[in-house]
Amino acid sequence: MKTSRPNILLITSDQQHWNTLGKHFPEIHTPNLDRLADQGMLFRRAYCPNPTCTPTRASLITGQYPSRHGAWSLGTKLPESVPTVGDSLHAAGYDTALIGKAHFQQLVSTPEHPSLESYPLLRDLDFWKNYTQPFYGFRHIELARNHGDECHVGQHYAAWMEEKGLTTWRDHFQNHWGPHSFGEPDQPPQNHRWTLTEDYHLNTWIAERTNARIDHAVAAQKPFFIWASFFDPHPPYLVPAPWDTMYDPAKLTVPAATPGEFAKAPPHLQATQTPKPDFTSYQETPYTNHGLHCHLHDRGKLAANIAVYYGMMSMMDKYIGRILDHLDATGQADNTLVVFTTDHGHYYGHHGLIAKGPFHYEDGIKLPFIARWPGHIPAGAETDSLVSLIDLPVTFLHAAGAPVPPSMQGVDLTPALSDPAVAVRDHAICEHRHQPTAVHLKTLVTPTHKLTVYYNREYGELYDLVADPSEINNLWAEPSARDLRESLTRKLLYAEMGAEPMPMPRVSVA
Ligand SMILES: [Ca+2]
Repeated sequence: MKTSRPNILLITSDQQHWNTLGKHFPEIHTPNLDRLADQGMLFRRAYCPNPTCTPTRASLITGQYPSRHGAWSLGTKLPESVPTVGDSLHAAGYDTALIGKAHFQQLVSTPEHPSLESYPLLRDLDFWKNYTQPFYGFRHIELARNHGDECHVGQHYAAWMEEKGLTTWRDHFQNHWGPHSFGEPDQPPQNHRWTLTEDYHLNTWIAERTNARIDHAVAAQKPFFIWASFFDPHPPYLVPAPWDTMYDPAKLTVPAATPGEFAKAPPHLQATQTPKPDFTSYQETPYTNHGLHCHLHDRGKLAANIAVYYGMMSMMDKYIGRILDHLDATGQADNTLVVFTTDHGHYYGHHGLIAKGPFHYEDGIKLPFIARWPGHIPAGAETDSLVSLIDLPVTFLHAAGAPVPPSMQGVDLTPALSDPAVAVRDHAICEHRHQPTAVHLKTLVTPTHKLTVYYNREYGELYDLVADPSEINNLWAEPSARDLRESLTRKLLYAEMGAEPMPMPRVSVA
C-alpha cells in the first residue's frame, strides 16, 4: 500500500565544505549527489546554526538554536525534555530511525548528567544489541561514535562488524583515550590509507542498515523518517584503498590565505597565523578550545590531506548512491522527500585555516544542501534562497501534515522548495559558544552581508558578500561602514526577538 504521506529521508555528512559537489566543482567526483541535485533543488545559501557537531546536530532534530535547546557546546548534552521532530513524526504514525552518528550526548557520563554515548558503555556491545528504547524521538537507532579509526568505536557498528565476521575489528582502531583504556593492544593513529577494508567501513554499514530500515517500514506499511547520518569526511583523513589514491595531490587546488587579510581581523584569527599563539585568556573551562591553535601548515601535507578528504567524499557518495538506488528499487523514490546536507563546513587552507573553530567565514558555516521530492520540487533547480538547518524539522512536519511544536524556531521551507525564486528568510543566524564568555560569537547572514558580534568585545566582523565574496575586507571598524554596521546590528536584534518562541498560545484576553 502506498501512503499519501511522504517518506522523509535525511542524509547528512559531517564537516563537508560547501564547494565539494562535483556538479559545480569538477576537481571532485560525486556522481550520486550530482544525480540527486539534477533531480531536485540545490540550495547555494544554506547555513548551520553552529559550526560544531553537538549544537548543530541537536538543532537538526529540535528546530531550535543551540542557545535555546541547551546543548550549547561540544561536551554538553541535549536535554531529553526538548521536543524533537522524531517525537512528532512518531506520534503521526511514522517509523522513525537514526542510523549512524548521533553525538547528542557527551563522551563522559556523570551522575548529574548521564550519557548513553559515553565510556565505557560505548564498548558494551551486548547493551547496544539489546537496546530498544527511543532516543530523542527515534524509535529505532543504530549508532556509532567514531570518525575513522578513533577509539570511540563500539555500539551497533562494532556489533555489525562482528556479525559480518570481522572478529578482529579492534586491530583497525585506536584503543586508548585518556584515562579510558580498554586493556587491549594499543593501535597508533593511522594516516590516509585505512587498514580496514571497504566491506566493513562506516559508510557500508550506514547504507546497508538504512536500506534495511526502509524495507522494515515498507513491510510495516508505514511512512518513514530515517536519518542516514554519515561520519565522513570529518577528519582523521583516512579511507580504505583504492579511495586514498583516487586523487593526485599535485592536481588539486590548495586554498590559501590572501596576503594582508588579517590586518583588520579579530585577535584570535590573527593569532592562528603565528607559530606559538597564547590562547590561555580564552580558556575558561578545562576543556579544549577547538580551533584555537596555530594553523600554520605545510602546503604539501595539506594537499595530500585534501586528496584523502576528497577520496572520503567520493567513497561516501557511492554509498549514498546505494541508498538512492534502494529507494528506486523499492518504488519509494517518488513519494520520498530526500534532503542531503552536512552539519557544518570545513577549512582546508581557506583563510589560512585548517579544520574548524570559532571562525564564521562561509567555509565554516555555509553548507552543501540538496532537496528532492518528485512532483513537489522542480528538478535541476538552483536557488539563492537562504535556509538554515533549524528549518528542517518544521519543514518535515509540514510535509507530513503533522502539527509543529511551538518550541521550534525554524521557518517552513515549503514555499522555497517549490519555487527557486521564493525566499522564506531574510537572514540566517550562526551561533558559537564554546566557552561561557571568552569564546562566544553570533553571526547574522543576509542575502548581501555578514555581521559577527563577539560577546563583550569592541571588535567584530562585517563583510560585504557581494563586493567581497572571499571575506577579505573586514568593514567593522571602517568609518564609511558605520551606518551599515548599525543597521545590521539592529537587524540581528530583530532576528533574535523574532525567533523568541511562544510556548503557550494566547487563549484569552487576560
Ligand atoms: Ca560535525
